[in-house]
Amino acid sequence: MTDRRDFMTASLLAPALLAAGATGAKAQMPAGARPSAKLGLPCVISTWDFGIAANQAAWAVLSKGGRALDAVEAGARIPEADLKNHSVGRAGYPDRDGHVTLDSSIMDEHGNCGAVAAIEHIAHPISVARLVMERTPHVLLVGEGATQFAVEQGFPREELLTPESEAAWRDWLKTAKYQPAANSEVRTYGHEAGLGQPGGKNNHDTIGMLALDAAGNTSGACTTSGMAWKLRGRVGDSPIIGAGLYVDNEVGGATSTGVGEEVIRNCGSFLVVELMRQGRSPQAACEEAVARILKRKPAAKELQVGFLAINKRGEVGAWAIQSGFSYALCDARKQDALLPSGSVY
Ligand code: SD4
Repeated sequence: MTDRRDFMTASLLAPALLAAGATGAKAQMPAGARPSAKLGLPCVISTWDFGIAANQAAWAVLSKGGRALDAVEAGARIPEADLKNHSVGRAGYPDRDGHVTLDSSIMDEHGNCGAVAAIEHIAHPISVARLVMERTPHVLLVGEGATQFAVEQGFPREELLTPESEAAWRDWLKTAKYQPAANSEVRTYGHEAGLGQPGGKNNHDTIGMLALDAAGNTSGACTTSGMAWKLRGRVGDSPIIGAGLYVDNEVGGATSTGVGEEVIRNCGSFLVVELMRQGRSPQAACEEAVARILKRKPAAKELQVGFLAINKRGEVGAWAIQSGFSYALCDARKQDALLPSGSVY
């Protein structure tokens, strides 16, 4: 059953919190309030403002009684195809040598999962990840082998570096300063702060999407071009099952965004799901996962990591080290809601 009051609470909080985000100010939570929401089934949530359009594509599947797995794949393909989005899929910013390399993972309600890492020349890595899951005995294919598999499966081999992304890369080459830590731009981190745009404050961002279908089954997807100007061969958390994405149909699912190295070190999404299994709310689980990162490495407070989670009841949680992380919610009542996550700093 849907809890309308919970959802309304979240919705009513949103304008004030979004206003704080828009001014670059710390997103202040009213005392005792958490930016959590409860959605009715079916529903879909995803990271960042580009999650709104992605959710709409997922909703087209869910609202017809479709499977959560089909919904998250359809949703993740939207930012992958968006030429204005420089942190996911086609037009993603390249590595420091000018190669666009993409990371994606997908997981279904049966615990099946598939992923590709550092795949090149394929515009929809999330769909390749799904075929790794469905058509091979493996979970993860990387690099050239992943591209070869995709081409064998009928995906076109394409140039993904757009003129705009190439210009941004050439601009970066003038200084070639490789400082992923600086990407978090403390207290201004967020898509709305110019993320992914040339000259923007941040140069990495990911869509993580979690859906519950009408049958109550959970699936998730995560896809990214990773950190702009990364070292060649660098792989982040997004294609690592248990780090950037984890789903357990008894519990719910979790996904992450931000500096993937910190998420991998802490098995972030698996941790969030396990904490929910032990009885924590999605919100409390996300907060604990962020706290673990900071406990192990206090210097991570200069970085950004955000977690987004949903449990089987449709309760949503989100938490990040820095303010500025937002997520999009969609169920039968609300198609385009965007909420800011709470943050430690
Ligand atoms: C990575 N987690 O490759 C991704 C990037 C990201 O917000 O999400 N940025 O580390």
